[in-house]
Amino acid sequence: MKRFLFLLPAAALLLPACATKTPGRAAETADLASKFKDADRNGDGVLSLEEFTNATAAARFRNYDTNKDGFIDKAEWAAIRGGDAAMQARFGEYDRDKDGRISLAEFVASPRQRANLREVYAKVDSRRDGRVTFAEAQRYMDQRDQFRP
Ligand SMILES: [Ca+2]
Ligand SMILES: [Ca+2]
Ligand SMILES: [Ca+2]
Repeated sequence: MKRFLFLLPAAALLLPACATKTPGRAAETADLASKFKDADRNGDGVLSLEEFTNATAAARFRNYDTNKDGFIDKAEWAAIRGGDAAMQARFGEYDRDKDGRISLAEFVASPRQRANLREVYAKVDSRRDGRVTFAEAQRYMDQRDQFRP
């Protein structure tokens, strides 16, 4: 099962048929394969809901944390979510220990985040068997610009 993950990007690079698609296609496939492999913590070749949630929430977190200090501060939050009262209140929901910043652990553990990612997972898991395969992740990618929804 693991071998399949390594072979796919290599095959995409070798197949001339890929030239008919966008030029970045092979690189995107290789990038997704690498992300998928990182997300698959137990190495069984598929992503469980837990693996998917942790990996996707971490990717979202990195997108917020623009100064890369490992926390989302209020300015970083406002840059993406806006600074209105509702979004400030939402920041407070995530910031469980009330230290004025959101850690990765707080971000990943947020019930709102987890509920949202459960919905996303249900969409990616097109066969609805509770296992996301690389093919399913890739199909989802084809419909979206990024793995991170
Ligand atoms: Ca797995
Ligand atoms: Ca930060
Ligand atoms: Ca905090």
